Amino acid sequence: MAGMVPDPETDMLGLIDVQPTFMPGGELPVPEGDAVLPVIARLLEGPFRHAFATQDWHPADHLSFASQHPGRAPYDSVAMPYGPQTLWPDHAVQGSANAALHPALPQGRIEMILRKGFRREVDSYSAFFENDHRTPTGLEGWLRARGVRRLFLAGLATDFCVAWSAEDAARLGFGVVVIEDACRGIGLPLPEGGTTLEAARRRLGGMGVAFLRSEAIG
Ligand code: VGL
Ligand code: ZN
Repeated sequence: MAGMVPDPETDMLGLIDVQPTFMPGGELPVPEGDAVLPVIARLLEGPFRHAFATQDWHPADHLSFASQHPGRAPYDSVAMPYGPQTLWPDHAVQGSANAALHPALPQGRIEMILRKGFRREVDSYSAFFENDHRTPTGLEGWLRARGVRRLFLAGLATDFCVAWSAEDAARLGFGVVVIEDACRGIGLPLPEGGTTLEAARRRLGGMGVAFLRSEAIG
């Protein structure tokens, strides 16, 4: 089955935080996080000619780390000047081996690597804006200068960095497709019921973000 074929001029694969820190054995393991690796490898060596990748890239004293908030535990929420912030185990520390792009990724077609979350005071889930929703990362300008009109997103975690990137991309006017089997989520329980994974899916669906399985791309 051939499936849809990406247009090399206007379609790009965006790899979000494919780093060992988010995989089993890492500091903030996403369940089955490593299962995205063979799926992404196929997409990078076959259907997509052009890709970019992000790296979560935190200083060791980053304020998204629960360790920086005495009395708080990972997955608690705290109020930051820019709004509520979930606290995490220390992860993706700049320069650490687990913060590198995963060595199983074929990097030939990864043409840009964007690091985010490097300011101690502001987290950055999205590849486009920091969590204050105002500070740009520069990715939008790079994509527009390259003539990209549609993004296919893959990586970790579906309900955080992938979802926030997809939302910002859609808001900026890009077509957005989330390749569902090339992503894995964290799935934190929400106070109002349900999980962050269910909520992200609903939010993205409502914004016109499409979900596709990788088999449909070839
Ligand atoms: C992420 C939590 C904290 C992600 C990054 O890549 O989804 N999640 N930092
Ligand atoms: Zn992070």
